[in-house]
Amino acid sequence: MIDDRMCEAINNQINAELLSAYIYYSMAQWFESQDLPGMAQWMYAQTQEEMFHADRFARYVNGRGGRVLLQAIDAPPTDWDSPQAVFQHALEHEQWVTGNINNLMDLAIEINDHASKNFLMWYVNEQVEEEDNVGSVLAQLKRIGDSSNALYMLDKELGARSFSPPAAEEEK
Ligand code: OFO
Repeated sequence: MIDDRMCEAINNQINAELLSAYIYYSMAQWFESQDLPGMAQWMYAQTQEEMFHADRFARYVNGRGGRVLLQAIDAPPTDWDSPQAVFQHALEHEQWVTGNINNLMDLAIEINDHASKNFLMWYVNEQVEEEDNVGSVLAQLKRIGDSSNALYMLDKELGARSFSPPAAEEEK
């Protein structure tokens, strides 16, 4: 049976993951409005990944006899000044999520919840990847500056991204 404090903290994190999905979906809509379909596709894939993160948490809570209670999701921002501003926001958001995951891990350690420690380790590793992925797009956007040709090429490249859930073994 999952500890009440851990159950509540994960419920809050499910909300944060759904908020992440909502923010990235909003970013996808902004890219659509700017005729940058590749960056929109990148954000659609990111949205699906966040839904997967939320679902993985919910299944864990249910598997340990806890109760998932969904909460209201804050409205996402809808407007940004540039593609670079969008990815800068995404990076700051991921850094905030990393802080949340670290707090969950601190709680698991504090209450000696070994099962949650093991489960959360996947998210600790995932956040390294999340920050790296967003950070590398941001670095490319900074490098290309005002070149519309280079922006077009990058948009094409980012459009190749798709999301597929990790295989069960990799996920553990
Ligand atoms: Fe982007 O990692 Fe979940 O929220």
